Amino acid sequence: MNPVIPGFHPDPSVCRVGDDYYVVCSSFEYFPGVPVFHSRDLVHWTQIGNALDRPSQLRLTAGTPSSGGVYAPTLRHHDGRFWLIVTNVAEGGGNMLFTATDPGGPWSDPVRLPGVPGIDPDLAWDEDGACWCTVAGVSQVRIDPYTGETFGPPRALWSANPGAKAPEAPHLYRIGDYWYLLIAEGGTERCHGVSVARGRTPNGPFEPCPDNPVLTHRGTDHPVQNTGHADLVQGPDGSWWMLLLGVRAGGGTPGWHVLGRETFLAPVRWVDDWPVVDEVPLGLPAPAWPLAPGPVEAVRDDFDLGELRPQWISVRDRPPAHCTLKERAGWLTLSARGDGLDAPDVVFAGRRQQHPACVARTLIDPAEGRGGLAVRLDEEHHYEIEAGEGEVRVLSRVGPLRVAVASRPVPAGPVVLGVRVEESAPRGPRTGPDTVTFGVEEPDGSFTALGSLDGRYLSTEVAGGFTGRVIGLYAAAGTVHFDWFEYEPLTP
Ligand code: 6LW
Repeated sequence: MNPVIPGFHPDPSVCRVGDDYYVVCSSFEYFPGVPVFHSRDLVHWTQIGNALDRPSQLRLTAGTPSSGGVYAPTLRHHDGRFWLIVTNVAEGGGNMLFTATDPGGPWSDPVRLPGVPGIDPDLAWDEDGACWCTVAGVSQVRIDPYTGETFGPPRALWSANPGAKAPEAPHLYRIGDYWYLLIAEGGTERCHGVSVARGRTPNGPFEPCPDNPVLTHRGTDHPVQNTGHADLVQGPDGSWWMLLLGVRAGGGTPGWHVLGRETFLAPVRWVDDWPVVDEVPLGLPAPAWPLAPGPVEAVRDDFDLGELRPQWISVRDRPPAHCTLKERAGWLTLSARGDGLDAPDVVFAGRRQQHPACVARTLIDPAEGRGGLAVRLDEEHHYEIEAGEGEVRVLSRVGPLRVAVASRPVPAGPVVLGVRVEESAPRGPRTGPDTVTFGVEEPDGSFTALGSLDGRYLSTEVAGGFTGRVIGLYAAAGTVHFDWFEYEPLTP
């Protein structure tokens, strides 16, 4: 059951309103930004939208690097509405606040916070109605959330263990007699952890928990690693839970995670008024409340809704002139710009790879151009199968190297392209995490593999950054049309 939101969905922030729970995550260079999920049981989450879905809310220029853009949102409910605060680290961005009455959207245009420095902004309102914004570092400033005005300079708060790397991801809560300051420390890699302090006011002074970090998997062989960046919430029965990020690293040494940082759920116990998490279990303990039915995992999209479902994300922007469902009814049409997947302005629409093993297929009509099906980590790390000009080619881009792996002539007309991702059996220290196999479907429905590639090169440990794999459709030249897309998990 864990991760509860699989695939590249890091930095979860959770908010409860009555029987409903909502989660938002970081989205970096992808547009639309900040996916929003809904649940009634904390275990099964359905994406209900993306908070930043129009250019007036989010502009990511070609100068925004991959893993730049939208970092670490906080979602809260106060005074009858939802509040979302987030950093766009791109030029012209900074900290921004949005509001909505329905978290599925629409969300307001941004209120900018030029007086709030840094990343990972949190919002908390005290008993007098003052709004406190706390950011990584960790520092805090009072703000007017309606205007973005700040009152005085930011003040340093508690920052976890002296010398610990990257005190970040602060969240501030009033629970019982205390204000709790929950933060991440150790960096978002293998040393990640969660620490906590408490005080009598939202501004401190804060007393650190004697058992910090209250959660970390560092130095263990637990299958979930990099655990940190957490937010607290109460279950329907009043029990306490933490949503946090973690990774599932595969293969030998040093381990490669390919799905990005995913959202996990962990039970919290309170000891002497301190929250304690023993570990993040892969199989969750059965909650004491009924579970909703799980989401339907196999996805077939016939592009017949008139708009793309919220799972579809594009790289930096999605101009209607280049990505449209209107040119051919029931087809997604992509018109190329720039140099395809190597370029920051690639015309791309994809969905996160959410399962360690999966297959994806699409029917492409490449009569007016060249394009295909890609597994993308960033501009410099992607594998793809491309159709056009009478052939299909499997291509690999890893760092500075671009290689044509295989090619084959195909008859003119639409062709089904496929990719199959399979986990590697752990054979030795140098075994990679998985293999990525591309091929074409024959007229009799059988699949002919054209090239199998080691998945480690599309991992965060190789490529760097904060995202994970996205499987999607792209145009490399001219215009290409896609009739349908299928994604099917082969593993949980
Ligand atoms: C985020 C920081 C972090 O701002 O990674 O894991 C950064 N935590 O809190 C990007 O997601």
